[in-house]
Amino acid sequence: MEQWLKKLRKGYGKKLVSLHFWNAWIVVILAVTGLMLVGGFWREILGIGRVWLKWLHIIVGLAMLAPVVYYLILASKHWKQLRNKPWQKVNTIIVLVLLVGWLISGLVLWQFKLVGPKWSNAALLTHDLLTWLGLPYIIYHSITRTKWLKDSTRRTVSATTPTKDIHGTADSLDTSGENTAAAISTPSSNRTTATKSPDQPQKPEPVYTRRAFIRSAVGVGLAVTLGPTFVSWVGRNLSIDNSIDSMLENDPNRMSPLPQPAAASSPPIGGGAEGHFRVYTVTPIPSFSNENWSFRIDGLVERAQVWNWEQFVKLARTVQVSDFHCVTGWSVYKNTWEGIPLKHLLTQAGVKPGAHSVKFYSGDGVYTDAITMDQAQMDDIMVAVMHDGKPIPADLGGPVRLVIPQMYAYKSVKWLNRIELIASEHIGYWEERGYDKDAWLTGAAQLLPNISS
Ligand SMILES: Nc1nc2c(c(=O)[nH]1)N[C@H]1C(S)=C(S)[C@@H](COP(=O)(O)O)O[C@H]1N2
Ligand SMILES: [Mo]
Repeated sequence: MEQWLKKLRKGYGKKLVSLHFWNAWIVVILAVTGLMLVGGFWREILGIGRVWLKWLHIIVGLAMLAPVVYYLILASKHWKQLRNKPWQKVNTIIVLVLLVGWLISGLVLWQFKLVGPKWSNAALLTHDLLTWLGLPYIIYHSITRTKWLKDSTRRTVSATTPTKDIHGTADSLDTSGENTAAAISTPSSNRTTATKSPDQPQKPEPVYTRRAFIRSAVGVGLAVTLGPTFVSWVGRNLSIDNSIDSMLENDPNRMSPLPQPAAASSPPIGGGAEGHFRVYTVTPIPSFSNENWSFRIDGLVERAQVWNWEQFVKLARTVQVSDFHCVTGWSVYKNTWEGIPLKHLLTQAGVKPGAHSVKFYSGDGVYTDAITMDQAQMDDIMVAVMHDGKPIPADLGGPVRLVIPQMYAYKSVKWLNRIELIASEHIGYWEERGYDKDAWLTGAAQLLPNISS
């Protein structure tokens, strides 16, 4: 063990340089893939690519453990070199906190089923926060370093392995680029040339690889990912209030009459939803009016039916309070949904014996999902028309969306406009792209919570 550690730590200056290099690449890949995963923009474009991207992000994220552990092995020696460089110490600590924080919260997000929504929520918040604080910091760090690196005489570390490390300075790694006083006192160019054989180039080679790396990686990374994500993020934040109220104000749907809330909906018996919906869609957001909207139930039913909006808003509705959980870690708690229980629609239509699954279609023409006939017996599955006493805005799937509280929200089809009973199973949009067919929430009772009318 001792021997092994000694061996690992040998020539540690060179090792730290390559460690820094590899770690930088890992962070760039994670930033690019992570920003693409979080951006609603890319949801529309990537399709199945999103699932591969997610795996790439997870695998590279796990791989980050290697440089972190490796650094910790070298840390004691590095720390001594940073004696008089408080800013580099601070920088090192910041970067370590970021990496370890991302790693742990990432692990929790990856294992969302194991840990359940509460932990996923906390992990997502941590992951996002570290990203929005850490990424600009790291970009800044890279850019200031690039400038500093242009002057090779100010480098404090050379990638060449010194023959003998007497002063303990040849191996020191300046990781901040801000504290250069110590570096200048022992010009590294002298040291570098001194330890190199005469036929080798004069300038230390890593300056070029690092510069080229940082330029291209940061440039491409920022343009490709931060670009669209940042633009849409700014866009969202400029419309200051992105609450449901403002979605409703700008609602492109033109349904009339508007549904009138039941007593239990207004004020909402749940007391009002807690949390924010992230607007997810794999298509442009569709909009509807009485002219182009209808709702049908067909397939293996005794009485297939089509409603127009005027007829549909007259159907008897019930009210329920339920939580809403996305597999990506966010939740919205205590939603007061008002709508028609799926069970009522099925009873009314009359299920034929051969029916195996209930297939749900979105008015976006692309998104579908399904549950089995058995699952469809749950009392709390709702064809929702109102949320917290107000119509559901187009952004959140209005005028009518499905709500299956005990399953992850990818089952809750937005812009629902058709229910078909089919003889076989159906693989939904995200299931076809790698999501689990089993969308049960951890600990789902798989039966009936509070329903009132
Ligand atoms: N038509 C349609 N329905 C959909 C989706 C979608 O992309 N299109 N995304 C699903 C996913 S993964 C989630 S988490 C929720 C998000 O609902 P929200 O956009 O109202 O927050 O809708 C689900 N239903
Ligand atoms: Mo989701």
